[in-house]
Amino acid sequence: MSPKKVITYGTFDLFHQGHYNILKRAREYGDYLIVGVTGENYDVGRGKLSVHDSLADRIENVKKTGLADEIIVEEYLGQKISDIVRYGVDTFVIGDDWKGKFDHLDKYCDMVYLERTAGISSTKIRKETLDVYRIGIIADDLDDNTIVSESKLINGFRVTSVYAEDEELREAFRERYDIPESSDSCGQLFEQADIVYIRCSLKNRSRYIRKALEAGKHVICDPPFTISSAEQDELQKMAKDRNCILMDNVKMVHIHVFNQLLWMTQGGLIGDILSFNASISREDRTKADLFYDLLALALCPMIKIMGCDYNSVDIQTSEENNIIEFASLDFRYDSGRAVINVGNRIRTKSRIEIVGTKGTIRMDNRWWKGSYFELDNPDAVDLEIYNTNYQGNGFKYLLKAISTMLENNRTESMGLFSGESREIVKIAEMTEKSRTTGKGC
Ligand code: C2G
Repeated sequence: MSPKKVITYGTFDLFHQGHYNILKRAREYGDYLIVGVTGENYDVGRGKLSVHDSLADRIENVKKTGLADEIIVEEYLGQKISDIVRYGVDTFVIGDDWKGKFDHLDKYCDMVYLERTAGISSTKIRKETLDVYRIGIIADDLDDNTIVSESKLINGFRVTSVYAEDEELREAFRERYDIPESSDSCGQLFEQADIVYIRCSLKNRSRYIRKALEAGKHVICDPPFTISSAEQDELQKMAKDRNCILMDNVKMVHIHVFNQLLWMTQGGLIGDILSFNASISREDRTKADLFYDLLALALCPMIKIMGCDYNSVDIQTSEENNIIEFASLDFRYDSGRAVINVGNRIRTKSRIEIVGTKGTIRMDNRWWKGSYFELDNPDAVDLEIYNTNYQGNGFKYLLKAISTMLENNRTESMGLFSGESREIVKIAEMTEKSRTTGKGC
């Protein structure tokens, strides 16, 4: 008679008694136990970013119990069905925190939900044993850019306090996002924070960055920090001297699919790049400096993909009441050309198109979210779609990147390098100059 096969799945992070118990009890349902351990991509894909142990460690811990006859890696949504069929599984066992969620599998095998071991979980261990970094927010309007909700999705971060010069705003902000405290001064905020998120308009950014760095705090700030290269250099030097992180709040570079995009463009998979085109537009008349925020966002993928070594740039701006409403920046590289169109109040379709000798890549709609791109390869019949599905605006991926940097005592971001961040400021500075002198560069 063939052995009765049982399968169970889990992340098995920070392996604990609850995990051991379920494996032991699952084994009692048959003669052969298969354990599926979640792969890292799968966990990231399902928004589970707080996993602490590596896949290799988690597999090793399951192995050490001596209860598993076979260990497999769960790599994608829906794999459970293929596994049941492929391994000829008789019984599927899982904890009752999943009760009802896997009922549809009873078409393929017996479904058993077992009672969870009370009082223990990976989340609880993470909370009790791992470092928690406190985030303080400095704001000058009521929008938190979702950092409060997204920080709850990553272990090791807690928003503790908010400071705004305007007392009314400070209290409204605290209440709206349910932040434990508000601070009367920057100094007080710094006492309650390890990381400071500066969520301010351009005119206030560099002043607060300076203060936070002087207090030895790590800083996240929306780019550009300033539109003066000299000031940017100063800020970066201050951060370096104090061993502090100074991170641009650009989420797309921390998202899985953006790495795929870089890999394709830099690894020659679409051939030589002939043209890079990015457009962005937004209409928010309440924000005076929005133009430079949009410009920085659009420059980011250009700098990552085309690099900083352009030979020349021609800048055209059109403005009304001293506010840039539209700008077109035309960069000449040795190998090709990049055009950035930014509409502030004037609408343009937001999209990126990268034309290579062997294919074209497109990102549409809210491309800065970095959730998908399509590859149009002339030799293939169908478009290829690359995507990372996630909820929210991606702040959690940026926080995850910071958490890795802090763990490894690294201050240089692998998302946007400091030289790239500097280049963005330099281009913003040139745009400002060309506008005041009326000349391109
Ligand atoms: N478990 C338990 N008692 C606990 C904690 C966990 O019985 N106190 C069980 C869970 O119910 C699950 C297994 O241990 O059956 C693994 O738990 P996790 O590592 O938390 O796995 P999870 O992320 O829930 O993934 O495809 C993945 C699976 O669907 C489950």
